[in-house]
Amino acid sequence: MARPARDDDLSVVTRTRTDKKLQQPALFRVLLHNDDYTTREFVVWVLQTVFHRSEVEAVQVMLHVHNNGVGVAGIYPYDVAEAKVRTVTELAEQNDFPLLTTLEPE
Ligand code: TYC
Repeated sequence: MARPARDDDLSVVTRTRTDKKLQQPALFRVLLHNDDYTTREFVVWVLQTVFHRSEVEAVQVMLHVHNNGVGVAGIYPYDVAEAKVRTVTELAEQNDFPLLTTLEPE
């Protein structure tokens, strides 16, 4: 029969790592919503400056939202996505546009 292990026993292995894998942060889509008042130029500018889209991509996303009602501006961890929504909302308000952005889980 095996003898009980003691702390000073060299056969005792103290585990310092767990088997848990590091979790990836949950991602969120930042959605842009269409409206009849925000100019196309402003939406393209927001996509370029806030979401770092190229001019071609920004125009494509803007036209997608214009034609379909909603589209994805970018995908980020929650704190970044939430900050993007706040920034776009502030910029829209400062420019008297009703542009709406929302978050949805990936
Ligand atoms: N529909 C707007 C227009 O014709 C353009 C627009 C596109 C507005 C995308 C908002 O998220 C938007 N001026």
